[in-house]
Amino acid sequence: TLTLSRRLALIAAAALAVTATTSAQAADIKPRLIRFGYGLAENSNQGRAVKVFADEVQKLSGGKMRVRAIGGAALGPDTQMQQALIGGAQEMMVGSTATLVGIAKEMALWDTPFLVNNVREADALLDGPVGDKVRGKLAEKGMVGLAYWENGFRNLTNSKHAVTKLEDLNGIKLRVMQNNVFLDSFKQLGANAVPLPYSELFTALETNAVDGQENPYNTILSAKFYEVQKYLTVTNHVYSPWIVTVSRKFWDGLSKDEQAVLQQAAIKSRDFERKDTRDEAAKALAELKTKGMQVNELSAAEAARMRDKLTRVNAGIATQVGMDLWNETQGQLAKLRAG
Ligand code: TF8
Repeated sequence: TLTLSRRLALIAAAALAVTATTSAQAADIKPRLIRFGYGLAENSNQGRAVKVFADEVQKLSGGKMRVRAIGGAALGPDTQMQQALIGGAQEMMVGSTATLVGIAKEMALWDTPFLVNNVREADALLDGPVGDKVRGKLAEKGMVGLAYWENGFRNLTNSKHAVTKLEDLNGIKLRVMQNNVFLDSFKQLGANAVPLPYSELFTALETNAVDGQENPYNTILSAKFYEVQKYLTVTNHVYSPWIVTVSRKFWDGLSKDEQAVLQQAAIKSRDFERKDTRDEAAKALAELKTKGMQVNELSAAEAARMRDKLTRVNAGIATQVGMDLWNETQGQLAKLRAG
């Protein structure tokens, strides 16, 4: 028998085909208001892509479906918005998969240190059967996952001193995302890991409640972390996706055509977002240097030591997400690397 999530995926696929051949006028589309929340600033890769999503929904629905984009965590941090989606008080959001681990444990797969080596592998994994399976786990929890966007490869910043070797992390109070994989990973490295919502991060850094954090270059730039963080260490320790989600309560009340509009717009904005993020990331490091950040790469030996410590959490992640999913992931990666 088909699982609920698989059925939803099939319905979404069928709906896509319908809209492709039907004009917005003829389609079964009613006036809808969609409150779409996100955590980063309007002027960020996340904000730009949400705008593309909103415009696309408007276009595909002939102006009937309207997206009200609400950024800067004005609707609350990721975890609060997730609960609002589950309860039906908010229609959509985009946020980190890391904050969904408490809702669907399989999401922890994306927190595996050094899981993918490059964005080609990331895209193939996220947009393939493994990504679909993980995304599908949300359906029985009250959310529908439409597409993965790129947050990116994460790098370490702090206000204390340059991190050139593992021991430099000892005693650094490091903000981590709110789940056990991130907590365990950075404890392994010897840091004093403190879980905090993203919405509290800038203030925590500014007031020295924490010394450091880790995020992709894009966010270090758009969130102006360079104003309160002097040192950046190129670690690329994990690739983080974002995920676009819909309230299941809202989704179930939509017609097939309306669902197709949202699904198509999520894919279109995903493609825009990945390109935009990669273009920005390619230039961001140079810009962060001109903003005054002191950037260092790790020696091969130190990078290997960190990698070794970080990947000690892998066995725990495999157990958490299930060995079948873990093995399927490793199998797909092996195939990608061979081809
Ligand atoms: C983090 C993430 C953020 C997301 C975002 C607010 O550090 O990297 O990008 O949570 O949705 O929390």
